[in-house]
Amino acid sequence: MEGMQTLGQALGVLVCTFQHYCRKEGDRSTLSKGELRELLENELPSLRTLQIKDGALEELMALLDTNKDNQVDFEEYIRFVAAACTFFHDFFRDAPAVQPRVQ
Ligand SMILES: [Ca+2]
Repeated sequence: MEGMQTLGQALGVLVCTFQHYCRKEGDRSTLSKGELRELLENELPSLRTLQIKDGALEELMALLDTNKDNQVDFEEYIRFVAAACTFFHDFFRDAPAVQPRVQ
């Protein structure tokens, strides 16, 4: 898998990304809606090209927040990551298994 990051590095990024954003305001172990917005905007900028409509963040938040405490905890975040991985897996099923190089 030359040119790809290791799975361990990817796991580290998943954990560190959550920890970076969850500590910005309020409860330091969960993502508020504002923190979720910031995470998505900064870490998944390609979502912006999909022109997220008003209310889409609220819908996503409601979907992710399965225990209905208005926060996205680590388990809820990981379920979102798993769903995103499944989407990418299906989307790129027939593409060559080469990760684009990120500078
Ligand atoms: Ca929650």
